[in-house]
Amino acid sequence: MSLTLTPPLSREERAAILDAVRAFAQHELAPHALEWDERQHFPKDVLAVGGELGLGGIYVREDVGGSALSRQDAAAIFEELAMGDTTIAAYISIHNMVAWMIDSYGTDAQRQEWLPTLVAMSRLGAYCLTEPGAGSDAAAITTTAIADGDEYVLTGVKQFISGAGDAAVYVVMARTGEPGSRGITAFLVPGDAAGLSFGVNEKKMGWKAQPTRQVIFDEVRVPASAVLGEIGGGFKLAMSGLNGGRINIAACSLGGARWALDRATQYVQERFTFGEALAERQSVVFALADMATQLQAARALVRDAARAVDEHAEDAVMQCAMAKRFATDAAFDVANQALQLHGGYGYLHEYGIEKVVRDLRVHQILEGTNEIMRVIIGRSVLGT
Ligand code: FAD
Ligand code: 2MC
Repeated sequence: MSLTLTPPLSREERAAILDAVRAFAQHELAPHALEWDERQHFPKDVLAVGGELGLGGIYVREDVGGSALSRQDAAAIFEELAMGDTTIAAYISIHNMVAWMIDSYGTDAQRQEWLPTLVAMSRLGAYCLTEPGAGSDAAAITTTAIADGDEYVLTGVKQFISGAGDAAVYVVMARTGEPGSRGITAFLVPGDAAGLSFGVNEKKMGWKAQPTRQVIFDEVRVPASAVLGEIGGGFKLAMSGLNGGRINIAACSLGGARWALDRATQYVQERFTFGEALAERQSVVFALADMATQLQAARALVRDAARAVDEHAEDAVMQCAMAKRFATDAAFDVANQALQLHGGYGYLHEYGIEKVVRDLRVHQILEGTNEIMRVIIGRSVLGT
């Protein structure tokens, strides 16, 4: 089935969508996740299958093929996808962030040029903010876009870009004006632009089934029509994309951790030590109880943050930061605890738990580190 239904969804419609996503995750992702991880294989063909289901534009408008669902629905979808493969779910979340930015800030021409194929995931998107010298301090980026007649010339390097080399369109934040956040503009750069090149596929601890590369701009010329949004508005545009991105990464963490908790719950009933199933030990039962409670608390924060974005709540930025910080920390701890409950077997690749732990670790770092989430929350608490 396709995800396209007009929101707000009835309880039955939402359940049907989640069933379809669960089936996709279980049949198209889960059976291959370990092999893709081992081979560092990015399954673009499977992403296109997800595109047919509507996963490429979950909250993109319907006139360009989007599913037009809410952020709350999207969070539930990303949790289900991550039960199949955290890495692929997380890439789909970045792709959706890019599609949403084009849908929300793009001109009619930009929307028509990019969104139908992005929604179908026959073409992929990438988000280029981080640079070698500017990660957490994103307003310090130095990639420049210099106006030259009715073109802009981009020069600089973006670091750690997910999907780079495989994506067809890059949302690139570059400096067009003064230092700081107000001198930044966003551009849509096609993957085949002259002067654009990519670094090696980084060897990473996790997220191995999706590429991470530098994106290098050597006097890349784009027409003025490639500007996304307003001149000087690129930083806010980048941040508004990340608000939803942070919810989605948090939801991916929930899915990965829920999968690991399910495995641990089964394992402790099957594994006998000292003549008893592990599940007979109160310390083990308490561990499972705490893991389930942590995930439920995290899910509630993610749901509230998603609702805040849906309703354009005043404190949405802070709620997204809280949800991202809490859920990615809690989910990592739960997955790591699930590994511990498996003893030595948890450390083996074939059990799948160590992959989830490796994958979830980076969710505490990217889309704003969890220290930066505390900076955002702290500023809000202090009103500074
Ligand atoms: P730094 O900013 O150098 O931080 C180093 C440490 O200092 C961190 O622990 C940080 O929390 C801490 N720190 C920094 N400032 C403060 C402060 N003020 N107070 C307290 N602590 C502080 N970026 C993109 O733009 N697009 C992508 O697609 C993308 N994908 C990624 C995929 C992967 C696998 C990885 C690893 C990264 C990706 N990133 C991407 C980049 C990611 O967002 C950055 O790595 C992250 O924002 C942190 O920046 P940094 O690595 O430069 O660390
Ligand atoms: N949503 C909307 N607007 C925001 C915003 C947000 N989340 N964060 C900041 N802004 C606005 C803010 O209101 C201000 O507007 P104005 O100029 O009208 O006053 C402007 O942006 C500048 O904000 P700050 O003054 O707060 O900027 P500052 O330089 O102090 O730092 C900080 C802001 C640290 C929160 C920001 O740099 C940040 O989020 N850093 C982390 C970077 C990050 O998340 N990178 C992720 C890369 S993508 C990735 O990892 C992937 C895997 C895809």
